[in-house]
Amino acid sequence: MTDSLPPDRPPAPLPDAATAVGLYRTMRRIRTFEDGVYQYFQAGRIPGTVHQYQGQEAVAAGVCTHLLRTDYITSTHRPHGHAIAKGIPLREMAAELFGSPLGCCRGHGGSMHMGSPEYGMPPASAIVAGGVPIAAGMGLSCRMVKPGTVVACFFGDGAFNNGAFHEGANLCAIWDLPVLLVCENNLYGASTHVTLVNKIPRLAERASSYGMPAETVDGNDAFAVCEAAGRALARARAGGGPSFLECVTYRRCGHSRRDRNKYRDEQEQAFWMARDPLDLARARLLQYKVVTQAELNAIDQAAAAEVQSALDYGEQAPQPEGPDALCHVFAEDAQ
Ligand SMILES: Cc1ncc(C[n+]2csc(CCOP(=O)(O)OP(=O)(O)O)c2C)c(N)n1
Repeated sequence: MTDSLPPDRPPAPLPDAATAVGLYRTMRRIRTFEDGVYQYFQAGRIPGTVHQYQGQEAVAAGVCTHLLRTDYITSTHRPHGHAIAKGIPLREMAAELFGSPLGCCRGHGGSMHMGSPEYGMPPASAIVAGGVPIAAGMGLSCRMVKPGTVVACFFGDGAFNNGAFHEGANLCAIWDLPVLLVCENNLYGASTHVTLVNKIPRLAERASSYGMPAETVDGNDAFAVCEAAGRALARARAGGGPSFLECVTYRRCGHSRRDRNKYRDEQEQAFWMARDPLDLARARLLQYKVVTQAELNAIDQAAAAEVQSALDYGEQAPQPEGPDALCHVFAEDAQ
């Protein structure tokens, strides 16, 4: 099933060279981190479970390239890519995965609740669509006390039919909140194909009925996501209210690490695997002579070294002592 791709459009223009290369670098850092985490997890070195982001890198990179550290995002049970794109240091993320107090949530969140208020990312909510009402609340607070600040709210196609999405989207619309609702339509909610739970193929079409601009882009094309998100976020910053961006993409991995991924159509998988977001970006950067092959290879090598150092740091970071388990569970002054 490849019909979920947006209709053919001319390719989005490349942004300026620094932004274009930055998008590739962010995607490479995400991919390399996720591949490293996968290996550690398979070897039994990371506790709990992990939901991975390989294949969706263009969405996080394309949206977050427009965000300042003082802007906000909300995330999902699949938060690693969003956290990296928002600027959380890889070491803090790795320490979090290993449950260390040096982690970005001091080891209390783990993979599914990655975040760091310092970097404008409250710990991710693993409740499907849970981030949408939170983004509406954050958007309201931005509008009231920090005008010019924006919120990007990431969620999956599985969240789209959850009531929380609709309540949150409606509040964003009626209050003209500075929120970009980013639907990562990776074609599956766990193992359920998007066409089994939506009568019409374009989620953006339904979202527009809330009275906000809504469009669908090729979510594997970082430059297309960057262009559309840039327009929507500039409007939000200027007081123009919310938008909805449907990014059609594909996760290259199963839903969680226990998912053996047996429910996918072979043709569909082959189609999307041939459209890797990093390969697409790489080809266009070379085609337009924005960078050389050697420069791209240097970016890849730097990402590999950074990720290895982060995972080493995380694995060797101290583990919590007994009493640490009770810290940050209750408000300190309420104890
Ligand atoms: C309210 C709620 N219902 C069910 C679940 C169990 N659950 C976790 S992830 C998931 C699928 C989510 O699909 P989607 O939003 O499309 O995100 P994706 O996993 O594809 O990134 C489900 C049903 C949950 N965490 N929260």
